[in-house]
Amino acid sequence: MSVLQFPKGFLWGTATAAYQIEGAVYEDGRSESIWDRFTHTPGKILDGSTGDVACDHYHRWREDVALMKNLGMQAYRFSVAWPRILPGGRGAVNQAGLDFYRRLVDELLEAGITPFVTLYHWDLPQVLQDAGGWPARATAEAFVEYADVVSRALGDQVKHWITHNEPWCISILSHQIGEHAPGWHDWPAALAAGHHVLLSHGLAVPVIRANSPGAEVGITLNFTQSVAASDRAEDIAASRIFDGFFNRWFADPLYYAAYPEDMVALYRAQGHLPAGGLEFVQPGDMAAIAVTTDFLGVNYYTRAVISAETLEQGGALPEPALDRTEMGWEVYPEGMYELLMRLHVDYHLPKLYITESGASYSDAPGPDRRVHDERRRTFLRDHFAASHRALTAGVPLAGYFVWSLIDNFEWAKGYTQRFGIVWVDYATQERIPKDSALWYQQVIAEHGFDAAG
Ligand code: IFM
Repeated sequence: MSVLQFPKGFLWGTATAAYQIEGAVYEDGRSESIWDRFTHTPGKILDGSTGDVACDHYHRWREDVALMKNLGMQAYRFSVAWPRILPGGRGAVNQAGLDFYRRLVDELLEAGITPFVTLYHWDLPQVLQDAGGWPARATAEAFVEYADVVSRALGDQVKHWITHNEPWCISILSHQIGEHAPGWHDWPAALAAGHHVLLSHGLAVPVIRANSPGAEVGITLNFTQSVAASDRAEDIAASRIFDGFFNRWFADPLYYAAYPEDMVALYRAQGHLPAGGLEFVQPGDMAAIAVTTDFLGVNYYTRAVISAETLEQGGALPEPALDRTEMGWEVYPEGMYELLMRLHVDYHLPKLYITESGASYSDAPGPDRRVHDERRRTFLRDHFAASHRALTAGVPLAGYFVWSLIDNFEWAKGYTQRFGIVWVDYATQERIPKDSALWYQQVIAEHGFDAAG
């Protein structure tokens, strides 16, 4: 037996996002979001599905909180849908939207579950997209208004706030790669979008603090460890570039108030930035972005093995990785340790939470009506163990949120991917805790687990 115990106060939870689970997109005054528009555009989503109904959480939230309570969850990270709160993007507040989240928060607290609220997990009101979206600076100002409304309404009870989820996805994946809404292929727009997302974070932090005394405020980035495929100088250089593209471009402004110089030079040379360079940066922006925060949220799923050739092809992973999830992502738990150590050393963070970590496997209920998702359980066990190693080495890791509580709408992949520790039957909306959930329940109860078990 090699039992790993976690420190007292370490928080265990799960995470979700509004558009992925709520459904009810036409109810109670919610307006159209960019994801409604995108999913209803033919050809954008692998299985042609939408988030119109998703997990029907908007109607089943009580049941979902009860589910978490039964599983012994200590914390729950969820996001607020901007179009429910400010249907016009800014201006008039939709009280019904606020009431929904107020009831959810009350129920969570009643169940002894600490709410972690993400303000933006990608469902921008379409009306703001029509006005320019994230590439337009005004969207950052609108976000601050939205953050003010939500934190004023919930700030007495919510004490953990995450401004944004995964700025890389909001900017590059959505505006350059075009896989996510709004589906653009435009480098300068993507970089401007990323800047405005970071800026809106920096401007919103003091507002949230003022509305929610004593709260912890942070941001969540998704990191992919970049590893050189060989010792060749060109592979090492390529992996440094991928790291700049994916990780440093977002973390450096937050903690060093500057975009990485090597990447600025590269993007200029490649014509990804306007001739004038960082034209979207106005005086004071970088200091605002580097506002002091209480924690960094870390989403970790996999690493990228980079060679000069694969970087040329857009950073694709070389084949074959032995073990992959159904997303095609390599299972690499050691990367969790390496990433946490790297962040600790490079950015001197006061506190970190793993705000997402999980795996997509499609194991379904068998004749016994149970879901034997041993691969997910092993995935979680090994990633928990890697996190424990980092903790032991001095990383101030304070909690872990498994992605995800329930199977849900996986963006451009629709319902073809199942990340939940709880199975969802989309026809009946039945929920069945998978074996991984039952194992996790035990980990939480014992605050530790057998790393070899
Ligand atoms: O489902 C997503 C989530 O919304 C953001 N992080 C990655 C998850 C899995 O792709």
